[in-house]
Amino acid sequence: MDTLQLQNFARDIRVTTLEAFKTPLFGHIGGAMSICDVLAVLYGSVMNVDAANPLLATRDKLVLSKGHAGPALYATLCLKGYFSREMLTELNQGGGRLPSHVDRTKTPGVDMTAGSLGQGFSAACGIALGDRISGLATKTYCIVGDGELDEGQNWEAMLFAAHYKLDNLTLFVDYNKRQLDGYTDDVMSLGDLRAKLEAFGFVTFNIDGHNVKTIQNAITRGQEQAVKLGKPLAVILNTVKGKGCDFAEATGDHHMTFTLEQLETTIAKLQSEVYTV
Ligand SMILES: Cc1ncc(C[n+]2csc(CCOP(=O)(O)OP(=O)(O)O)c2C)c(N)n1
Repeated sequence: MDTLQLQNFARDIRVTTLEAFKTPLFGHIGGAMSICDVLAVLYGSVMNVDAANPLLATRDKLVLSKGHAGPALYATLCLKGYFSREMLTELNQGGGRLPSHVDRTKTPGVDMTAGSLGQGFSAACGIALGDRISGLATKTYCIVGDGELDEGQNWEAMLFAAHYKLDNLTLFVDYNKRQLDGYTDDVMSLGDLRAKLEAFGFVTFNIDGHNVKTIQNAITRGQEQAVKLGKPLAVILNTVKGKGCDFAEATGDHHMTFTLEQLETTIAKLQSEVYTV
């Protein structure tokens, strides 16, 4: 996809995420909306995946470690043809295939179960190392939240990624500056995150997480450097919690209830946006 197509894809992911929320009328809308642009780039341009073969060993893999943002991944997978639009009504429904936190046993296209924060990057390291040992030329991607980095297991996994020179692994930090109960800087500051990731042995980019072209360039250039240096890649995505959804952006709430009217007004606003490159 070119830049304009990616912008439109990101908008469609946002709209489809909001459509899915029409059934439960509650959920983690802020954390879902902040990752729509990186999902658009990954599934629109970067990842080698096939909706008709979601378990193909040679596919690239994504671990959505901040598993509560599942609705945005479900919207992406739905738009890519992994499942029907009707299935979106199963979001957050007991016994449904779209649980509030991602589950690889329930949803076609979901590569890893997540929700207990802090564990996903370890799983991504294992997938990347396993694929390399199996001789597969795949890439593994992982999205963690900034609040999620409070969990020490992430930092153990970072040591592992650098030690094993996992140049087939990309870590995205969705740095929306907020977590469940406040600002990340107030709860547990990450300090100079870029310097930390570099010190841990990552090729590191610190970018606007809502600019699809910038994200795509960071992945392309970053992966080139990572392979050359035998290092994993980290991309800090500076984002806004709730991006594109005014009522979620306004409060920054982590989990919220909303009305059908609020969703419809936001969808109409997003659909009226015209992008130029
Ligand atoms: C181990 C663990 N502790 C606590 C929670 C509850 N919890 C869910 S989301 C969240 C905040 C996460 O913040 P962040 O990673 O910044 O997510 P975002 O703001 O991007 O939604 C917390 C504490 C959890 N899911 N797992």
